[in-house]
Amino acid sequence: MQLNNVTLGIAEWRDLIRRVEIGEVREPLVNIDDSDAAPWDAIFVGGGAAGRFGAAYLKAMGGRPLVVDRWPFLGGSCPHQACVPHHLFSEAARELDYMRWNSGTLWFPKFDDSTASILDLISLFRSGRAAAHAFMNWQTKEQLGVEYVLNAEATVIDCHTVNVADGSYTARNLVLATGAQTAHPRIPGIRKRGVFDFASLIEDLDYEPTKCVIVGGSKVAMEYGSFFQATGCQTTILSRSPLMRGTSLHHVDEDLRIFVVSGMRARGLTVHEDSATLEILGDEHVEGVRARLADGAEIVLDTDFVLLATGELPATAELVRTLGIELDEHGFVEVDTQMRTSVAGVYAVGDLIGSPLEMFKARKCGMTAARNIMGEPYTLDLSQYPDFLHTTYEVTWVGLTEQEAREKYGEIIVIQMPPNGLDQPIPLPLAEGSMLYAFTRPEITGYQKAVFDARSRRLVGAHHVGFGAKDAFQYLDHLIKRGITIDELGEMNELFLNPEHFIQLSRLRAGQHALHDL
Ligand code: FAD
Ligand code: KPC
Ligand code: COM
Repeated sequence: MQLNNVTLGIAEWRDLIRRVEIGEVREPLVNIDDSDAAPWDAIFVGGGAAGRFGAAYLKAMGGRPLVVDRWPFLGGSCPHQACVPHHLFSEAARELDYMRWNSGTLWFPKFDDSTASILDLISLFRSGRAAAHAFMNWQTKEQLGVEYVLNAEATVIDCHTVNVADGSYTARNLVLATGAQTAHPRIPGIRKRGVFDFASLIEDLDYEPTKCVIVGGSKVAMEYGSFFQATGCQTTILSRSPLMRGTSLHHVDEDLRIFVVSGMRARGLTVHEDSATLEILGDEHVEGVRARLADGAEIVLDTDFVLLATGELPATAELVRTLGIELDEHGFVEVDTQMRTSVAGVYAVGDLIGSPLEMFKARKCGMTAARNIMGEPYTLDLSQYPDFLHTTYEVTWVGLTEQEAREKYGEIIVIQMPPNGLDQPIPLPLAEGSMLYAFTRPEITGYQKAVFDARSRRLVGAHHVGFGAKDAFQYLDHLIKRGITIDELGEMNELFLNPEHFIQLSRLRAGQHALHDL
C-alpha cells in the first residue's frame, strides 16, 4: 500500500494499524518517494527507538534514510510492550499503594483490592496503545520526512542489501536495529500455559492471576512484581542474586538498595535472593514453582501465573550467518564507540548491542551511527548516565555510590536524608507525593543521599527513593559531568518543598572550609 502521496491523520493511522492487526490488511505500508532518485545513505533494519531516531537524525543532516519494520508502526517495543505499559503499571502500583496506606482515613474509602485487576489494566493498555503507534507513524512521515516500509519483515542479504516483501533495497550503509527479547532460562516446564514474559503478558493474558511467581531479579521483575502485589496478587520474586546487585545494574548504593528492597517486603512481596528456580509445575497450565532457597531448602510455591524476567538477548543467528558480524561474550553485537560492527559499512544500535538496555542509549546510538555515516565523526560516551526503576516508589541514581566514591577519592562527605543516628523516624525527605505520609507514616517518605569528593568539593554521586525527582536526575547527570561543587549547588535555587533536598542541604555545609557529613 503506497502511502507517500497521502496524508493520514492520527485517526486514519489508528484505523490502518487496527486493520493490519486484525488481518484485514496484509501488505507492506510503503512510505517512499518514488520520484526521488537519490541513493539511500542508510537502511535502518528495525524502526524502534534506535532505528527511528537514527533515521530522523540522518534525515535532519541532509541524508536519505529508509526504515524497515515488521510491525505496522514505528517506535518499536517501547510504546507496544515495554516502557509505556511499564509506566502505566508503575503509576497504578503507586496509586494503589497510596490508597492502601491511607485506607479508611480522611476522605479515603476503605481500600478494597478486589477491584484492582491486572487483566483490566493490560486490556486498557492494549486497547489504547495504538494512539502512540499512530503518532509515531505520523510524526516520522509528516514532521520528520523519513521514508519507511512497515508491516514488512526485512532480510539482510549482504552489507548493502535488504530484502523486503515488496522488493530489494540497496544502500551505502546498513544500520541494524532489531532490538532484544526476554532470554528464556532453561527451566523444565517453562512452556506451560500461564508462563509469560513482558511481551506475551501484554499480548496473551486472558485471565486474572491470583498468585504470581517472578523468575529473575531484573528491573522488570521489581517493577511488574510491585504492580502485581499492589493489586493484591500475592507475588514472590525468585532472584539468583540480590536485587539491584546483579550484573545488569551499576552504581547502586547499598543504603538505597536496602530502603528499596525492604520497602518491597513491607508491602507484602516475598523476595528470595540467591535462590534457584528448579521447575515449573502443573499439567497444561502452571500450578506451582519449585525452587531452592539460599539456605539450600527446597520449596514449592503455589501459583497460576509466572513472569519470566531474567534479562534480554538479541536474535543474531541470521545476521551472523549472512554478514559474519562478530558478537561480544554475552551474545550482543560487538560495536565500537561509533556503532561500527566488525563488517565495514554495517552499524548496530540499541538493545542489539547490549547494556544498558535503555531508551536514551537506543536513541543516542541511532544518532551516533547517523553522524558517522554522514561524515561527522562522533563517539558515544556511556561512562556515566542516570538510571532509574520503579517499585511503588520512583528510584533514581547517577554517578558513584558512597563506597565507590570512598574507594576512588579516599576522603568523601555524604549528605543524606534522613540522617544516620536518629532515635525515631522523621518525616524527611518530604515533598509532593509524600506529604500525607509525613504525618502518618514518616518512615516511608523516602531516602536520599548525595556524595561529594571532599578535596575538590565536587558532587560525584546522587541517589534518591521517593517521588518526583526523576527529571532532576537528567540534569544532575549533566551537572556532575561539568564538575558542579557543593558550593555551586548551595547557590542554586530550590523550589521548596523539593523532592530531592540536595540544594538546601548542600547550602547547610558549603560554608565549611573542611566539609563534614550531614
Ligand atoms: P526495539 O524497540 O525492540 O525495536 C526493534 C524493532 O526492530 C522492532 O520494532 C521490531 O519489530 C523490528 N524488527 C526486528 N527484527 C526485524 C526484521 N527482521 N525485520 C523488520 N523489523 C524487525 N527503557 C527506558 O529508558 N525507560 C523505561 O521505562 C523502560 N521500560 C522498559 C520496560 C520493559 C518491560 C522493557 C522490556 C524494557 C524497557 N526499557 C525501558 C528498555 C527499552 O524498551 C529498550 O531499550 C528500547 O525499546 C530499545 O529500542 P531498540 O530500538 O533497540 O529496540
Ligand atoms: C508514549 C508515547 O506516545 C511515545 S511518544 C514519544 C514522544 S517524544 O519523546 O516527545 O518524542
Ligand atoms: C517512543 C518510541 S515510545 S521512539 O523512541 O520515539 O521511537
